[in-house]
Amino acid sequence: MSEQTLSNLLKEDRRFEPPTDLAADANLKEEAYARAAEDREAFWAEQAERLDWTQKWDQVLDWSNPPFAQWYVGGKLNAAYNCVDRHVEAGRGDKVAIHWVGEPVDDKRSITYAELQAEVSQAANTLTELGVGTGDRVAIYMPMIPEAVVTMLACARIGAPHTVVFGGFSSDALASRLVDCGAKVVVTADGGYRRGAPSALKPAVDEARAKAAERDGHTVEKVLVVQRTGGEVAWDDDVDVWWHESVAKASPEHQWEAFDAEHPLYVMYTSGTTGKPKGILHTTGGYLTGCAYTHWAVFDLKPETDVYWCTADIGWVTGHSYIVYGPLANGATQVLYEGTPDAPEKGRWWQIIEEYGVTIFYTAPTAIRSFMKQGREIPDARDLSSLRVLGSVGEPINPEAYVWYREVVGGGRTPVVDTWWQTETGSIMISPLPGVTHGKPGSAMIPIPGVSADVVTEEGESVPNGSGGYLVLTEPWPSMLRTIWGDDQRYKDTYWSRYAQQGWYFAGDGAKKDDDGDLWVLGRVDDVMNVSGHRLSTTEIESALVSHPKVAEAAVVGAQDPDTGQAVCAFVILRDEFIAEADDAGEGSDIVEELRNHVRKEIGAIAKPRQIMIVPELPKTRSGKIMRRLLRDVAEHREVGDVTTLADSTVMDLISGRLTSGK
Ligand code: 6R9
Repeated sequence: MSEQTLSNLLKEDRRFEPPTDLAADANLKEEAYARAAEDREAFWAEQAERLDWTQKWDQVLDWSNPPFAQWYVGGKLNAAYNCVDRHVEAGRGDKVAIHWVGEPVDDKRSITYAELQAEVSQAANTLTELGVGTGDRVAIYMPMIPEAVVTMLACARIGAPHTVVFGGFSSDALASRLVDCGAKVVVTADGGYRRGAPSALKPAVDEARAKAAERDGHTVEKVLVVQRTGGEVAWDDDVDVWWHESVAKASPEHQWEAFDAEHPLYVMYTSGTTGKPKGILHTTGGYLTGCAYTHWAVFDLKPETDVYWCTADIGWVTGHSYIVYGPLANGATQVLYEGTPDAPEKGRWWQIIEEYGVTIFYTAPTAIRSFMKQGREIPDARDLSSLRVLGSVGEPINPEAYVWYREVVGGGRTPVVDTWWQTETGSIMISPLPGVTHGKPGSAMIPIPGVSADVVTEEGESVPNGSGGYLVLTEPWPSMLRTIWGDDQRYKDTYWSRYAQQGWYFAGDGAKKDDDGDLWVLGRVDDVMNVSGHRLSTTEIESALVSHPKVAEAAVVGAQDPDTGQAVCAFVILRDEFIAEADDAGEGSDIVEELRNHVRKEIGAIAKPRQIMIVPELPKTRSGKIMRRLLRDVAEHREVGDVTTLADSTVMDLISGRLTSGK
């Protein structure tokens, strides 16, 4: 990392102390850090006590065969019982588990824990009837409707690992996942709603099933279909089963059984930068412990009074850990929203927060930046005073976005917890604790109690404060992935070979320690550019661009350059009021020059982009991550690669169109 780069990030000197009332009543206090460090296993045993076990473990951690961990060895439990039934048994059956908000306005439904218990039991009975046994895999390809959560829990209840495939993925992506995990049954819906219009899902399942059979000889035996939109669907009587004709008529009584702590809970596919997606395997006891503990500690959850809302899709890990397993294990009341933030109106999210009195809100920086772009009048029009803790996840949050989030959404009162973790880590690893840690815009601060992380050099030396390097996790943790489904070797190679000697987990992220020793996650290592021998972080240049008043959002890539190795290329979305100005001027206009000079001023001449392209949209995955690989293709004048994981695959046409028209 160049000195210049670091000093720019280190100049962030805004600090926000925890609110006194929150600090006084915080779930986790400062002492937890020392306690966890002193005896990690005892600390994690204490966290596992949050769950109900039918048989207690004999050993907290077995790490005798690294990197294959076993947690809570010998323990037995049922994840669905822990998320649902035990709350009913404790007399909280009438408590709302899920305030479901459909995309069509007024299509809403609140579900109590007792109702959830009945529905999960019915779905478990139906899955069993369809031939799903313990250990069989069930794929879930659904919109954000309560049945999606019900199905995940029903799978957990019968010990059938689920694999949720995001509903925006293509039939090809679905087919490869069905084959890779050998799914026996698929649960889907006829369709879902997106921006006011029904959009079909079942046809993609039919196609994927055919492709899996033709290409790989894999048979999906049954497809269970929820009727959501009422649209026409092709039907195969031998395979397809309606939810309302099966689940809805099944018995609401179901006797769960306890599974081993290491019984597979789910497989979640995550894209590597290239190549075949990796099926990340999570197991039961450790994963659920990690979710329950972090959801309680990091959001300071008070289950009796809080209304929690995580805006993620259940098709990615945040939806698994922080919509399904964490909040439900903790008996929380939460909002589940089907739609997009801006349909039918730009202020839909703020309206929902006002209507349900949401107190804890968890979303992604990309969403925050798009709200900044629309202007503060929209959230200002709603009463957001119920909010008390705000969370961010998915990518580094630029300091400007952090401050906007805190000030505009949080009314200047709410701590912002910037939570770093991955599909592989299962639950939050690095984050402030809202009642303990002061906030520092842009920094995820330090590992939470129980987690050990470091920033190290290529050789594995811990870097001093003020320097950058690679982020590693130096001790195993309960919710860690156990392997890549069907590929132990790839698991070892991807995560454990880089620092094999030390036995550390390599996260694939670049990070730095500031002068206080707090951590700044800079993004994937493959997002680190090397310009004339200087290491530059894409995030940092993006943050510099976003700090310019005319810029709404920016993505930076390093493109091959004959002179400098790589050169900085930026793609910029302007704030609405400046778009006309740029359109009139075309490329090479004053605005582009102004932005290049702005980056030079903020970071230094080395970071000044070779090229800035003003674009209408950026290519993003559904989890909000910018697909820089595609932008690199554009910057290097190559044909644009695989776009199947984009949330909106037309975006690349928009960008390419803009470039060829010279604007
Ligand atoms: C939960 C999730 C993991 C990657 C991770 C990193 C980036 C996530 C971040 C963050 C900076 C944060 N990331 N949270 N970077 N600050 N608070 O997003 O999982 O989809 O597997 O992505 O996301 O690069 O390595 P996943």
